[in-house]
Amino acid sequence: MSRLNEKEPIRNTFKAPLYNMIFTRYFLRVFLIALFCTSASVVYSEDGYRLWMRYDKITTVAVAKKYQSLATSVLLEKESATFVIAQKELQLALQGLLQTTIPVTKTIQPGAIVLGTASSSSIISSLGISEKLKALGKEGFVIFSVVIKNKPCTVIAANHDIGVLYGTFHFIRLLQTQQSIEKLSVVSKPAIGHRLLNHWDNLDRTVERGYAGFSLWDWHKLPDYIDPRYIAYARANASIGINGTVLTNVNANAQVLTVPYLKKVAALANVFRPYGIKVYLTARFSAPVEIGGLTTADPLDSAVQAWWKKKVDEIYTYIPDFGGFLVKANSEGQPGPQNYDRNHADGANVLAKALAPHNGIVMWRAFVYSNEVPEDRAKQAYNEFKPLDGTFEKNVLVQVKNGPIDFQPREPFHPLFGAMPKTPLMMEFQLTQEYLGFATHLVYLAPLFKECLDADTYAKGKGSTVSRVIDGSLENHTLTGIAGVANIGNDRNWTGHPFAQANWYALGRLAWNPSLSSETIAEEWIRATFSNNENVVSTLKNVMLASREVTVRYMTPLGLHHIMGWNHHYGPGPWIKDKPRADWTSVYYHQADSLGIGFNRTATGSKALLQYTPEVQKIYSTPADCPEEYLLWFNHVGWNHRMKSGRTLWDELCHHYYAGADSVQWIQQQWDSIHNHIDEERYQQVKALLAIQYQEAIWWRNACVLYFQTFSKRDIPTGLPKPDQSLDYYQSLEFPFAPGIKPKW
Ligand code: BDP
Repeated sequence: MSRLNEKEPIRNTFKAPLYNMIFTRYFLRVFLIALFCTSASVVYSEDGYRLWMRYDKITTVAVAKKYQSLATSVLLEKESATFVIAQKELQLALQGLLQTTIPVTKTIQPGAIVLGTASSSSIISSLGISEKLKALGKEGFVIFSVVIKNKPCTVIAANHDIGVLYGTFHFIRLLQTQQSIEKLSVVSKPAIGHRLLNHWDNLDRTVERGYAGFSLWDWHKLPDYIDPRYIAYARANASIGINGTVLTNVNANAQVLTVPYLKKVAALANVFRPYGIKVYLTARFSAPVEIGGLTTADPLDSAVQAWWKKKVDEIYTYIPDFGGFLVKANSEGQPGPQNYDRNHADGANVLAKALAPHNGIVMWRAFVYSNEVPEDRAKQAYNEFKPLDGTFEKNVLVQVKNGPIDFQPREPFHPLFGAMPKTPLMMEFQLTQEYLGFATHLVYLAPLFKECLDADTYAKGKGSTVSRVIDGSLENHTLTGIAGVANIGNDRNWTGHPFAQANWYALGRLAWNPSLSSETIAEEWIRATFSNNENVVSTLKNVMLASREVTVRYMTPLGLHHIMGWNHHYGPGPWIKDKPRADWTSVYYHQADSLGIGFNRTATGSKALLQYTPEVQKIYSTPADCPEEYLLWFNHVGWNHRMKSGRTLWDELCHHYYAGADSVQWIQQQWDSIHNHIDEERYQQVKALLAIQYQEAIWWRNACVLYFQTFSKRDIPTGLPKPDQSLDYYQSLEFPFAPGIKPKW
């Protein structure tokens, strides 16, 4: 079943066996005639499977007409696996958007779309664009309108086949968003080299922090059965420029490096290759012991080094273009070089040396902290990694989460950005909404990503943005990368919440071009995924752009963080304390007491702020100056502190919680207002999810306000309704069904 584009008619539940054959046949005939007569209005189920690649008919006649004259045929002189994918995609898109079957030709017709590289196409090589192409690298492309032999054409050209596929998807995006394709002159190449999804998928197909079903990778049926979904996945990624996928969880299982698994991984790599996607695996640091029979995994031990080299050579016999390893070491119980008194660079380098002859890379995670270290958790990664700057092999990227704690609804940028000039740093964002309402809350994450990418580190003066650290331009690094922890599972709509698809989409688009605005990306996605109707576009754009801030308000306003439920991270849990690790409790982070609330990370507190440049320190160092959205991240502030609004901190905190929850109602109203323009299936699904989101927003609000009130000893400001349940009630709730909970039975 199931190509990305297939349309599935809603099934008729009529039960034939209940009727005798004649009666059934009669009915069937009548039904078929009726269906035939109304075929123009056949209803298709809109279950979200097609993502942003729906290619439904353009109903604006003038636009469709224009496109019809400018996109009449595909001209492909030479075939390759990737070119054929591009050609078929274009035909599929035009078939859907214009309801026209366009031919593939080798001669120029008016309105031809010419696909190829200078070496695959005599036409393209004769256009004198070699200078233009030179600057585009392996993945860039040009799209331009040109007259060839008196015939107006559109050329999509690149240096390599994959650039042509990316250009084709760009061209299709222009059609989907109904932009002009006359006088085109597009030049585009990715800002960042490695644009990856990180799947936290376990080999038993559960997904760590996954809220959209089980893993896509069907290890049982691989390598012989290629689920069409793998192809659909590759198409979707290629359409947004994602060029790599780490298949397995960072909390790794060494088994994936054994031959039976490698054969399965190779089958996936074969599917993904023509779409420009490389596969990567997570490497468990103790693999030499667990699957290699050695007694140590010490990276300086020659037998260990030889084992990794042999293992890597073996991997490449199965997957000749294997991308490399992602490693979580000495973090949250994972083994690592420190088990042998070695440092992270020692650990990364043993893998890097094994991979280097094959052009593979290591992505070594900086997400490390230990509750045995008597130090603010926010400081620990910097303390460990900064001294190692310059000691990593050339094919190592240090992968850093966007913020110093852990994917919270809002965090300042990680202090390592800008602090390790000699080491290429890779960005790790989280698409799966571990801390943002799972797959039940509508939260568009591009504004969160942008906030980090656009933040100024001042590492080399003004304008040293995080984005320039990771695109390599700040320190002239050519090895560059960005990853998103995937929110994809085997749910029919891929991501659980229909709007969570936008976060996958946004990651790809920003990885290609970090300077795109959240608004532009939202608009593209809405037009391709829902509708080009201007009312729909502007309504949904407003909702999406506001949604992250709304969530911050009802969960963790004013710089609060890490106050969610214990372990499963579901719902509020600001009261969490007395657990085996202090740095996994909430009281560690909010530090509320009778005087005030917040974590003093300034020079008078944990000094975490001093890990940033002086310019950045200046922004956050006093409660009076600190931007209010980070106030309680960096400062412990008195309950009576006067906020910019004129309210006290306590009143402001309450107002934020209430405004956040109220705003979900606003989102509900907005969604209802475009009901007529949305297919019923997705309309109802989102509506139901918004109702849950609203309940949960109220839950967050009430639980947090009541809990913090036990410290502030102040009333909830007049005008705001009192919570209808007690704090005891909220604290007594248990969640045996929360995703990730291991059932007790
Ligand atoms: C935390 C998750 C945990 C991950 C860890 C990581 O709760 O499941 O294993 O991050 O990134 O956010 O390694």
